[in-house]
Amino acid sequence: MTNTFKSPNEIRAEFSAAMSKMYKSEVPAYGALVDIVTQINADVLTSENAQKLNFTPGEDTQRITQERHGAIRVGTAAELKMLGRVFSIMGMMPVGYYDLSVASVPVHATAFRPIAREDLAENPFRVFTSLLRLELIEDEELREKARLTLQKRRIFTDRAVELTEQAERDGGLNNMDSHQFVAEVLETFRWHSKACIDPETFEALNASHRLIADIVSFKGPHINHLTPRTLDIDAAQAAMVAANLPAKAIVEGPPRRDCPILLRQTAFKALDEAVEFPTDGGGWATGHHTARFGEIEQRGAALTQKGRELYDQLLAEVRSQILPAGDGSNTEAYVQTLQAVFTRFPDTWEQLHEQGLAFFKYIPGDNASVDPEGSVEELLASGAVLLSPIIYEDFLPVSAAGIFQSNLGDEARHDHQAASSRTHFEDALGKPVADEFDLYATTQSASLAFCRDHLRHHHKVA
Ligand code: OOG
Ligand code: NI
Repeated sequence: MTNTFKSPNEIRAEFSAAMSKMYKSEVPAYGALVDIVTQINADVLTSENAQKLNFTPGEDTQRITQERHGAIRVGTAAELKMLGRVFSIMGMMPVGYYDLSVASVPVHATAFRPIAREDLAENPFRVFTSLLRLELIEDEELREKARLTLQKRRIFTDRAVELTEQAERDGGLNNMDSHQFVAEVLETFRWHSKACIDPETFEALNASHRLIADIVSFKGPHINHLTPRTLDIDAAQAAMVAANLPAKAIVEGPPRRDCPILLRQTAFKALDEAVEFPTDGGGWATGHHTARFGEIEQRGAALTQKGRELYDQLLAEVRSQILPAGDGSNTEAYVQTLQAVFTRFPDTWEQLHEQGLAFFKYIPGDNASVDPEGSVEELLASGAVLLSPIIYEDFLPVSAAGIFQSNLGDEARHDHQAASSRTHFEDALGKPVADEFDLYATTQSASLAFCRDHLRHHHKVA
């Protein structure tokens, strides 16, 4: 009898649900956030605005209720490599390279996520995963201490490692093993209120960079936030404030538009949590740490290289005029500047398509009396083909830096200028990271080929 394996999509969906359940019990405000977003999404989907979003029917809307991303930070190449193997069993592949040193954060990162549209539609769970760049700790003694601390810890249970090896060997996991795999892997992301370093070392690491202390001081890479996807982030932000959640002052990313692009994000600030630190005398000393928060995001169309360059250029222009203050004192002025500068970014789907600024999925329309080999413009003009924006599935380094910063406090802006290295990251991971632009371009061209094929079969001479 052949073994029947659970599909990676099913394992990922189960893992994502288990993670969400754990985080709700660890950080109750996250549960409140999920409720807010669920309500707002239901409202948007039954309103006229749903039409404007131009979603691909079935593909884009089904997944929304279960859609979220998480973020973790690991300390060593070995930890990253093992995570890559674990995520691969859940159908999550490394996509994109993010250099956070440009924002004075001493990590570089990738996003583990499903790649194919069908897999994203089934469950789009993704995890933004950062690797500490230990070499950015300036004090040599402290760096060595951090290195030794990280070297000693084991972030995966023995059973998680066994099941990973088994899945790799056999090509999958059966029903029972997959449940156990999910439960064992979840342990890696659990919060530990007992630190594994003494209070003095914690303070020294904190002084070097708050994020370094967060990564090095604990037994594992606790999930530091989970982010449900909202269809109206301004409404969600207002609801967060109304619910007394400590919302971040500004929404990161592009301004509110008719045609949403890329990613807009906001968060509630990290909770101040009591932590027990082991002391020399064998006792425990109570201290504090802020690590875990909640975030929401609104996703829009993926941009082409050209679109992304325009976005980056406009955002840089905004930021050269005004930097959002952490305390919210200039929020209104910031939003005004953002809106004003971004009027130069076209805001109809047709313009975004014509000017090659965003990626689209082509969908067969009603008119089949058109030459299947005609130009894209002809196919669109005749209604033989319709446009649906391809949702951006990735992240934005400047926004990510803003999220990091909001939880570290403005005072934590250090100057880590060391050059990043994608190659170093891929060496640590043990495999290359996919290029997100290639993935979107492939989806777009495959959808056009599908439409032409469809027309060839249904072509009627008028
Ligand atoms: C990751 C921050 C990046 C996002 O949504 O851009 C991120 C972190 O704080 O570890 O999750
Ligand atoms: Ni996030």
